[in-house]
Amino acid sequence: MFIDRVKIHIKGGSGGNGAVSFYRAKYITNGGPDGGDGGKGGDVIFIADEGLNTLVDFRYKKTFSAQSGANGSKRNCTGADGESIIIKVPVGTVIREAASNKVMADMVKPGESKTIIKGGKGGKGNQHFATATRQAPRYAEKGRPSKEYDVILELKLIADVGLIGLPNVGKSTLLSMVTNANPKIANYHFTTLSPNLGVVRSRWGDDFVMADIPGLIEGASEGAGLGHEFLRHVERTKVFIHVVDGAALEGIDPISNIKKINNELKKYNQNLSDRPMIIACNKMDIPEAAENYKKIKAEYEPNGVKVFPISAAANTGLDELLKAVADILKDYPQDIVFEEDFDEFTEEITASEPFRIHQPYKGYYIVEGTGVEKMIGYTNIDTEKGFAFFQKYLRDKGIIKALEERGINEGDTVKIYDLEFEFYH
Ligand SMILES: Nc1nc2c(ncn2[C@@H]2O[C@H](COP(=O)(O)OP(=O)(O)OP(=O)(O)O)[C@@H](O)[C@H]2O)c(=O)[nH]1
Ligand SMILES: [Mg+2]
Repeated sequence: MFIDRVKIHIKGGSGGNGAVSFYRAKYITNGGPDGGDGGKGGDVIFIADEGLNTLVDFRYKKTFSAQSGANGSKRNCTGADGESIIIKVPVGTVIREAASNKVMADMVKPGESKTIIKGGKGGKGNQHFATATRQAPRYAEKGRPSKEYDVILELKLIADVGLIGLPNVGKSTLLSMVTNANPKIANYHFTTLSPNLGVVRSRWGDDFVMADIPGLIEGASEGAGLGHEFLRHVERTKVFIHVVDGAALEGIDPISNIKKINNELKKYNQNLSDRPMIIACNKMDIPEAAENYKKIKAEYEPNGVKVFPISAAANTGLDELLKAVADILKDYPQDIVFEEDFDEFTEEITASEPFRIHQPYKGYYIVEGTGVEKMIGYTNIDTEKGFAFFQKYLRDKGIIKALEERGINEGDTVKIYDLEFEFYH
């Protein structure tokens, strides 16, 4: 079964907690802190696998979680890192975050891997919190949580040329004549039920890949027929060959048919109607086709759209058509890739991050939270300006107020990750 769009849930592993523990041995009392660090949580990694052609594997399995890091333990034992989860997808899969519909990655290179979620950091064990005056810290950091998202996986085939047109006009016949592909061909509508790809061995430049999709009908962009489901597979194609039944065997004026299909393309995605298009007036072996060919040419060539008379079945006119395609492709050497616009980093900073305050001892306060941690990473606190900026951040986020509510006094110590300072108003 051809499945090319699924929604799944992915979750990174959280970090393990740091341990609170003190060295113990015979004859030794009051041993120093020896609580180990928690392990790092596993990542969520996607790999573009050339062996896959559809997203059918995701039909039943919808949740993918990486392992959490193990907690630290006594005797400075660091917890094991959680195992990452690797999710294989077909080449050409676009990964979007479901809520924002933003692109997290476009898996276009065979074998490429992308880390979409990083596992949470492990917490530090109490051994890191000893100071000259506090030799028995009863505090250890918690492991950091990771992230989880609903994501949409959407397969968009990688092809240079897309064959579009109504059902039964000869798209698959054309593909079978000019490429190595062997699509099903028959005299009824919707013979093709899933896209077919073939490689054209070009005599006019680089080889190129051609995609044949199921026939489009009026209303396709709103879901009529099968076309809607498959239009996503021509979103990367650089050129369209619009195949028309020149013999109008089904009795409908070919020009109005062309307009209908163009309209559906435009409604599906405005960008598609700006792509270069060539019209292939097919079935020229049937005498009635000559008249229609003339009409189509008169209508479209003045607008710069080339019209080629062909017979896919009798193999006439195909070279001229392919050469014209090859010439256009020379101007489009780059593949069409969907830009990543999901920016986890900015989202985190702008969201009002919750923070936590611990008070392991009197006069000693620990502030934690992803927002403050990032802020420290940003700011050079050693400079006066940097420190002032950081103080303002603490004030604006309500952290100073929260410390005051906890009863902080002047001269007490505040520890924020690697930074430790005395509190003054
Ligand atoms: N006379 C003639 N018949 C053709 C030609 N090309 C295709 N046909 C016939 O037209 C019918 C439809 O051909 P297909 O290639 O299956 O058409 P399609 O556009 O892929 O159709 P769908 O997959 O249903 O959208 C078949 O009976 C073909 O044999 C041609 O050049 N001349
Ligand atoms: Mg077909």
